[in-house]
Amino acid sequence: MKIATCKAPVNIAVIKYWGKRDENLILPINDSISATLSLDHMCAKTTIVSSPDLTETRFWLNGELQSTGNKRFQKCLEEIKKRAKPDVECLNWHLNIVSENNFPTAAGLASSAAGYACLVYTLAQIYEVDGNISSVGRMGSGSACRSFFGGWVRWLKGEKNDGSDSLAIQVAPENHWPEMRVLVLVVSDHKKAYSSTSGMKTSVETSELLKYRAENIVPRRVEEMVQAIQNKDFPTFAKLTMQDSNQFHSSCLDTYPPCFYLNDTSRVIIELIHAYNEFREETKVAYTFDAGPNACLYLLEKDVAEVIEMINYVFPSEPIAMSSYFKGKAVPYT
Ligand code: 2P0
Repeated sequence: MKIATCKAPVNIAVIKYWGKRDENLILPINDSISATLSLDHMCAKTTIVSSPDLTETRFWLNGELQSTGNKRFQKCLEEIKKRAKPDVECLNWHLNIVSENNFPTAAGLASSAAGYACLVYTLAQIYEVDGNISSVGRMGSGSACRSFFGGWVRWLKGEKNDGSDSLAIQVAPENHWPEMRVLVLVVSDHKKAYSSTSGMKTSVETSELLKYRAENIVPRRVEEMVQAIQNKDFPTFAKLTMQDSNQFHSSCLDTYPPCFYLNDTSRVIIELIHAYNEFREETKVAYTFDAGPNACLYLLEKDVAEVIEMINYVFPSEPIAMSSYFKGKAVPYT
């Protein structure tokens, strides 16, 4: 029998992935950049048992039995097994997989990113696979490839049609910008109305803005973002982050029929952050929103206390402010 348990954190994009050029291999239309959060707050945990005594492969997610016929699950399993050495004894044994997230699943909080990164990383322990396996995680969920590394991570869209060069690389390590913090403001933990997968498919089919963004804006913006991160230039980093979030949501609105991910509370948060930065006469906080109304705020450690106080004052009951840190990546669980 073989057994492995691993944890993987979520990542929060500052240059967004939205749109695939290949639905089957999950190849994106543009590069994206994210920071990987710490394992303390929001992460997935997966245990896999492999044994010659098991008669079928079963997979539980948050306590519920899942269909192992799921195409993405099958693809990840198949790809990891392809990379295993042929003499690994458990290659033909069945698996029991138990996975859980310690934060709302499918509420636009990168649950599939942490979930698939964790699944693939744990499978890699079972089948003794090394190397950059982020491209295997990508086949489970695009954004998952960025959770294989800590710190600042860039997912290269790649040029090849087989996806072999569409993988994640580290832009800067976990300890590069130790003052950086992320606050996650949970506006709603309800399941989102439109999944990212179907939303971005419709966007690719209908939004001219998305096409323009992918071809003409993101290539330049990604380079500017890498520079800002490497120089620890917070005002530039923050402006690019907010502009990219806003442009991603504009592309969602330009989709036909449109996808609305932000709600009234999200919009109040956007106005509040701009008002705060103006009041302080310095860009101190950046917001970014994924495919849901929850806000992620990037800011420096010295400003955390004041910003939390402001958020709690404006929203006395909700949203809940949760502080998170970096230093995460997929790791064996001890
Ligand atoms: C991102 N999001 O870069 C962007 C920003 C949501 C908004 O990656 O179809 O769940 O599984 O590849 O990875 C969400 O997309 O979609 C996402 P699939 P995924 O973080």
